[in-house]
Amino acid sequence: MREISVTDPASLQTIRQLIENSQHPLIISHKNPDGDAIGSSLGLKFFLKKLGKMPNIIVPDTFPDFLSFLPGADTIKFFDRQRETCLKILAETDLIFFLDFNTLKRIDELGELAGNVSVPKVLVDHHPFPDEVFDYSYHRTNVSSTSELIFEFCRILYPEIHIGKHVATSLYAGLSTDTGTFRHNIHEGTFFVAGELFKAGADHAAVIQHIFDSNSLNRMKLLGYSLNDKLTMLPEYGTAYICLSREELTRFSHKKGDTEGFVNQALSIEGVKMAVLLTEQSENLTKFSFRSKGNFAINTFASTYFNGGGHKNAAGGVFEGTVDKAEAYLLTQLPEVEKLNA
Ligand SMILES: [Mn+2]
Repeated sequence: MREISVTDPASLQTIRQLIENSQHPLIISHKNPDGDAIGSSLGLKFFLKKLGKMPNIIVPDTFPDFLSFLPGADTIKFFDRQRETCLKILAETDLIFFLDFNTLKRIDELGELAGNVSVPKVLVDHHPFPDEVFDYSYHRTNVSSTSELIFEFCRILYPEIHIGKHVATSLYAGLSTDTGTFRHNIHEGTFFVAGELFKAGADHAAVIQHIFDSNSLNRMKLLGYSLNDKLTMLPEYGTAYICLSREELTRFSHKKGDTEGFVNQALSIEGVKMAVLLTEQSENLTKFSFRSKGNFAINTFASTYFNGGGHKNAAGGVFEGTVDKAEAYLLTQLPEVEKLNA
């Protein structure tokens, strides 16, 4: 795997050449794509179109409704329900970009298929510990988001090209969501890039309105219920957690993305340094979202005990079993998070 870097001009020339030679670049992002996955993918797609390419985007499955306002969102292909189309795209592509994740295992069969296509593979990502299967990588963890990296990537490769409104709005959506509207994951370059995107015409008002101020009534009721009836405080661990069973999610006509941000509400309580949201997906699977404040890290806890991982202050994991069993397991492991942070 070769690092793409401004300090290595030959690497930039190589990537420019790869893009130059490509007619059908393909962009692939992760399962349960979030604002950064979709924003960075669309941003890169519009940029590649400016270069005269015919890019495609494939994601393993669908994204939350609140992202569908993004320009070009309706052109994204879903591997789980448009398999034939995706196979055709994979067969004709000549260059693949992998965005906002860094291990092919995370996208199951799509990862296997993409891994076996013999075309150059470029990783652009901000999560720690990338796989070595990619040919080239533009990778740093000290940035807010993959969208921030895509901005830099386009800027250093093609400083002469104006990114334009569509690229800017897409990347701005990724920056805003991965930082919780500039609350966490902030780094030195984040505000610079946000400023540049704003200058290039990013539609701040649309991003805020569609992503942050577009709650369905059901979602708000589920949030109210979660905070009022389902929040458990454990002051001895500085921890607050919320458990939601499938029955409860169904009762509030839960849609994908509805519980997004609930864990941050729990984290915002005074004295809480770690918050956890448990959502039951099936009898055999409960999903965990972890958040923490400041120097209190939760990614190692998530990877060690919950088969997951992520960033220092935001991580995810899974448990094979019902939400009740997952809760019991969490309670037995909580002392470990203290030890990891001691
Ligand atoms: Mn991201």
